[in-house]
Amino acid sequence: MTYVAKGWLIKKREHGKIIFLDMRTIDQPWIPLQVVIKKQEVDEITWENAKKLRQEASFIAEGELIQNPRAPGGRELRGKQIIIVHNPEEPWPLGKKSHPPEVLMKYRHLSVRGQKFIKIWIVREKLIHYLREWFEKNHWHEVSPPIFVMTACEGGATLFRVKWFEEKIPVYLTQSAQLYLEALCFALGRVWCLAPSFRAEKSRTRRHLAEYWHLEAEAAFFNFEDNLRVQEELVIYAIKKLLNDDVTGELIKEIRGNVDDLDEIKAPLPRVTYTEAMEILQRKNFKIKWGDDLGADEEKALSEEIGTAFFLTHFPTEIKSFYVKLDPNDPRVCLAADLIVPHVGEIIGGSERETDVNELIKRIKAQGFDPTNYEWYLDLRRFGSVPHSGFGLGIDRFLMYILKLEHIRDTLPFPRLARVKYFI
Ligand code: NSS
Repeated sequence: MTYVAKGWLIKKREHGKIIFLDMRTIDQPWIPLQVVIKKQEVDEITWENAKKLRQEASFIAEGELIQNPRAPGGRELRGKQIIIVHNPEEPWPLGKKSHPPEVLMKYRHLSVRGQKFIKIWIVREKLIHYLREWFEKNHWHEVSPPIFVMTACEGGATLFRVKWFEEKIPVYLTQSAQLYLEALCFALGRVWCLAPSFRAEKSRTRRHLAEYWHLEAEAAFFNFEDNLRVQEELVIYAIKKLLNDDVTGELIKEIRGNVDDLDEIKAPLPRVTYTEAMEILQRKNFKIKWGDDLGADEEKALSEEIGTAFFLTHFPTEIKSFYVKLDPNDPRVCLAADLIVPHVGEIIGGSERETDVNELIKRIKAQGFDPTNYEWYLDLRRFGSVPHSGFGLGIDRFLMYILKLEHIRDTLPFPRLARVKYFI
């Protein structure tokens, strides 16, 4: 079959009268295409062109596509013609050897073409595709929330202030679309969105970004347990679809190695209350008392003990945001749950929402905010309020878990990390 491949040179090997070109093609960028050029079989221009190609040169190769089990992807192109589109004058700045993360960040605009990164971008794309597919199949409505906001959702400490024209009004980048989804779920019933969220987290950790992709969902007539069921169904659906997909199934194995733990995950996921978690941690000699928030180390110890993804539920009300509903059976705790996974920790935060206006006003004040800024949000409880629940899934953290990546910066092409002085 005659085939025209368009792409870039990954690597060239010259063996006398044969040249092998490993090409990244626009059709299947995740599998290098081996192009074989034999001196006797091509004209002089093509032979000279093949010899001239430098790393990341762009070119078009035409020839016969044949099966070759020893070539990557099981196929190779017996090249008949090579047309150079652009041959770089300078050597590829990233060379052939591996580089430290700072160098890779400075050259991110180029390192996004690396073979490992391309595989990650493909899995990321498909992950979002399957998550969206779940919502479509289950008749949830996709909505578009704002990014500029005037109210905090997750406490004031991590808000990014922005200059709003010449005004001195407080405008911020959104931490979460939740409050808007609450308004919209009373319009449409079940809503979801995928949008960036922004957190001015000062700490530099392997799982914090200043800008991350947040998948959020909110549903009317939904209680705490309904909410957990949707989360586990959604997360497990996306994992199974990725593993069963011909392309991503292979890519995940290549990047992560063993996938048994992903394969075995099934609903219902274990539910562990905060109080039970405290007992586990105290048994493991953590210096922690009831009421303390849990950090990465605590989450890691818990997931090692439980051995699979699980929901951590019923947190003390004080450590969660103002909107969570109090547990009617024990008002010291609230109807909030985090989904904790091995290797990463929390990937989802969700809850049933408080519907009592006075309780909300009290809690908004207790968190240091002015309830008058939340009048619109309180109105949602004044006009046709119903029990409702929702959650937020960090796409980047979810991908970190699926691919077992060491650092969240490698889950997306242009990561925004705290305290970095320069980014492209
Ligand atoms: O703060 S959350 O736990 N919850 C919310 O924002 C709710 N308002 C969501 C909702 O109910 N609609 O954040 C949710 C998830 C969390 O579990 C992480 O997976 C992710 O968002 N997240 C982050 N990912 C990367 N970097 C940072 N800094 C970050 N912060 C949260």
